[in-house]
Amino acid sequence: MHKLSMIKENMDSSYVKQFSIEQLPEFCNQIREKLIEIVSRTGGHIGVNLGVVELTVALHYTFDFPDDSLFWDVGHQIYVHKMLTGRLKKLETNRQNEGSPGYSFHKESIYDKVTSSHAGASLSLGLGSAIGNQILKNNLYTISVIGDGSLVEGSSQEALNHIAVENCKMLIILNDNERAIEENFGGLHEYLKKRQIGVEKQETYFSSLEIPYYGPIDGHNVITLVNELIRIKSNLRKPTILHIKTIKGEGLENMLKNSPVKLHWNFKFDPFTGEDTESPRSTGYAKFSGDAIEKILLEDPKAVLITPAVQSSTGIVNAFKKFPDRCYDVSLAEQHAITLGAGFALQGIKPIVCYESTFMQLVFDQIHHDVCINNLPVLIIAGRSGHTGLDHVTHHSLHDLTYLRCIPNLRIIYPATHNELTSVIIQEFRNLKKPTIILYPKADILDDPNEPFIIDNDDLKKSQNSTGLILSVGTQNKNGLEVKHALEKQSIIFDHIAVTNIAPFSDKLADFMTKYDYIITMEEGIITGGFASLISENLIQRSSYPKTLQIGLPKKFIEHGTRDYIYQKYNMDSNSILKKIKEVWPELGVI
Ligand SMILES: Cc1ncc(C[n+]2csc(CCOP(=O)(O)OP(=O)(O)O)c2C)c(N)n1
Repeated sequence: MHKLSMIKENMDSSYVKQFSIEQLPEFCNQIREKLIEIVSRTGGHIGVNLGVVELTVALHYTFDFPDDSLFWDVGHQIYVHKMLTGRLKKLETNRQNEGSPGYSFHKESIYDKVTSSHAGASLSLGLGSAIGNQILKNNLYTISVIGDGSLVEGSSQEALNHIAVENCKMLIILNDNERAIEENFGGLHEYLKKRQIGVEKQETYFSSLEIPYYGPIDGHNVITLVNELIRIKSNLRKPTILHIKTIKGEGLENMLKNSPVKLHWNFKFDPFTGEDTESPRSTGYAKFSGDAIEKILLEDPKAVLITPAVQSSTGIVNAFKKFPDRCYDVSLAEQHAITLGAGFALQGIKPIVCYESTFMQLVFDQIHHDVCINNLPVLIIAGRSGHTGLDHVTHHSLHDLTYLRCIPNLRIIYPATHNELTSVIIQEFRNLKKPTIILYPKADILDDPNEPFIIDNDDLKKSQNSTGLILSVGTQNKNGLEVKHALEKQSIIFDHIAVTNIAPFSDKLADFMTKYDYIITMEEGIITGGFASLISENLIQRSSYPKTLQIGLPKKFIEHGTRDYIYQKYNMDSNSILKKIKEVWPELGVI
């Protein structure tokens, strides 16, 4: 018999409330099916969202959003919430140019209080909102949903310290699936693992702070969830924790269980077999970084590897498997990760710390204060520097050069190709004497260029009749070469250099730049304070200052989109650059 569809295009909180509590399990089944159907076509955080189907329905059933406030930590588990807040159709455009980002996005809906994707904010946001309601005498509720991984964040622990002494209407849902992306790690993880449903084990962690605690309960039993939420809501006077146990990938876990990453995030997939129907166009740079790191760990018994919960995106899953005794995935603890490295370095141990660049933004002071002031030999490798394509506006790492290159003692290297990335990592590690950071992009690796880049380490020669010089960095190197060739076709000769040494910047290159009348800088980052500024600072200290054109991103929050889309939108593709040259330097005669 054909099931009656309970799913409607414009569902909102009030729609969910029409059902009797007995109807909710069937509603959840249908939501789960719809979720799988949509995300199999779009790709995205399928496993994470399958884990919160019942929770999301129960929250919308019990509370009155958007008057009540709901904060999802990270914001990657928000697909069902999108479905229940009038965005079913929008979810179909997940991860597309001009489509819906796969995260919480305040511009998309009043139900999303904030735009987010970095872990560790939901408790502080929730507390601020709840105390705010108290000050304004609003009889409203605030709910923060946080995973067991994100609870490890320093900021979450800072918030708990404060939450313990407030008396406001805040409910914290601890969504415990025992995983960050990989299995979660550390004392808190071991503690939560011992607290299983039905196991008699007294709660002490939160209770010791006198934060009321309930649970753990089954996060996939929607009726239990609703009853518990109604009970807590009716008597909520102090920030309170409800601990729920959920399973990442619930409903598809058999298909996804062979891969922690697939349980977290998936390309497009076959909804029946779970097989990927989309794959990345190339391995990406992370694999080359990971291979180099494995070689180092094999070669040097004093080498250790650290990461804050981003093994897969930084290409080091195999290194962790092969060298478990010298690899530390410290969970979502970005600040600890780098300072742990500093501690190792003090002992003569040689640390490599791998970050996803966007999350390294949390660590400015640790890099500055703990590593660089002490001038410690720590090798940081940060992947996904620059624009991260279809990831959310919050995920791009467009300020790397701006905030890193002002730190004294820090060497910064941005290798020009994937092969160079491997050799630079190995070489820098062997000669490690100072804080050093190596950046690489989230991009398809360059096909072996027919023509190797001239890099700043090479013997630099000005070509005959050249008037201009193109200086590029990272993903813009290929584009730089394209612009050079396009100009060449019009008999306008520009040389091109792929700059790899950001700090210290080569004096030889700085002197060499002054031989030209025109300089074009190209970067996939926000121009302010970045690569263009670096070149200008070096030029201004010299006697002649060529005319300069700066290609890069404006100082604004840049949306998600494929690299081609973003380059065209922000006039960073080679055609737009030629147009710009024609406009600003008409004397060159570009047609
Ligand atoms: C500050 C920060 N570090 C790392 C990440 C990458 N990341 C996204 S989700 C995730 C796992 C989070 O685990 P948990 O909080 O338990 O939520 P779950 O995915 O299990 O629902 C990680 C490491 C991030 N988004 N933010």
